[in-house]
Amino acid sequence: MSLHKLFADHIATVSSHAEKTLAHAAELEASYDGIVFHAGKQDYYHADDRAVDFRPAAHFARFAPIQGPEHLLLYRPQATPRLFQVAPADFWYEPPVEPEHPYGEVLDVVRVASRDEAAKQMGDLSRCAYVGNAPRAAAALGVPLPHIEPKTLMAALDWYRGFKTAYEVHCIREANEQSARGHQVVRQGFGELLSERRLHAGYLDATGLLEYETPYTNIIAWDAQAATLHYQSKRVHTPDPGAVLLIDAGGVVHGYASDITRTYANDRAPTVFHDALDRMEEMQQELVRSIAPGRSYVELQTDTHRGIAAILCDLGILETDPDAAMTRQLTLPFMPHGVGHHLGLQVHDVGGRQTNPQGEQSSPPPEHPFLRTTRELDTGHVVTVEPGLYFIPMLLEPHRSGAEANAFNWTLIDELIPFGGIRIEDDVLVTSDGFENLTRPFCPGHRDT
Ligand SMILES: [Mn+2]
Repeated sequence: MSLHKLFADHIATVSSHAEKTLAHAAELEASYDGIVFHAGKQDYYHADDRAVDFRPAAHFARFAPIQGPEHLLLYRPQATPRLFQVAPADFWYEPPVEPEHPYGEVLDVVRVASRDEAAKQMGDLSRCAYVGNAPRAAAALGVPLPHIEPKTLMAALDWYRGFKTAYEVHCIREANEQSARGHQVVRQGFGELLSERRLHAGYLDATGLLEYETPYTNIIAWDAQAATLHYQSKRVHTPDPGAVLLIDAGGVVHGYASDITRTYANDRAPTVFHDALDRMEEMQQELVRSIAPGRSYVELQTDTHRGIAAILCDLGILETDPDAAMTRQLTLPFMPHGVGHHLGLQVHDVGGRQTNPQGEQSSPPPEHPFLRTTRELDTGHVVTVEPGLYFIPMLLEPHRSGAEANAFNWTLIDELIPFGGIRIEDDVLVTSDGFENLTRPFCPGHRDT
């Protein structure tokens, strides 16, 4: 299907989501005639003329794949969404480069030089809601204060973002293909023991992304650094020992992200680490195969810990049986994060803890406070599946003298701490009859080529 057709169908669906959103708001909150989506205002560093890297607000970006601040999208029921594309006359900076994308043939596009010029053409917005990061801009447009990001309206918008259109799945798939090129180059660089910084540069080169364009800060961590979950530094020196590499890096196509993690180990890593890596790969693929509509993400988290308990006991890292390890919560220090999250325009996409479009929430179980998704999976959702197993000194330390100290094999754990940890992550589409792994066709596992 052509991108034009995909995008036209996408806008039809997104418009119906906006219409349902207005209906929910009318029922529970207030009636609005339409919604003004703002790309957002540009921020600057304090007392500086240097701009902070700008990313359009995701609710805006769902309608229009254009870069840069200040654009406005006016949605009114039964009308073609109207995009006011702002391109200021400027000889210091180039206006945002036009994407190769047929949005201009699907949306009603009005090109203006400023937000004020757009405001003049937008007419009376006093009965519209505003979605964006600039309340003052909303006021200047004539939107009343209580209409700025009303709670029910935002909850419904977040909820419907969970259901990806065919166009959105297409973009996420392409973002996977793009980032897989970077992962392949980094995997080669792993064999050559390149520094984190050189691996990062190779990743950007292979994907064609500028640093500020990546959907999140690349995590490229040698050895013990892999145990810092969002390790953001990139060391310049040759790794020592240079045994394990964890890379968590994504791509972005028309605003939609991919989020992929791989862990590699060479013969400098101990056998038990290789065994753990192979077992984690098996488990991760098993978890992916369990994805289907109706699957509880909280259960996916529990199943992950059950799998980790078995691995830790089988490898002798825990000296107890898996059932006891679960009851005594001994896996928690080895995997202190959620097994994944919704993925889309935001890497950690919105609505993951909602139980309905009205905005009711379901909290994660107390032992898994960082689980971002408690929502029951449904057809069209895209989630990551990313179990991890780490040797994090800060989390293990209290157990050395705690009541459960004897259940841990401290000799083995101390041998493993220099090798950081393992995480394996794919992006998975929930289909009507199960799942589609959007990552594996492009990015193989650590044992495959
Ligand atoms: Mn992730």
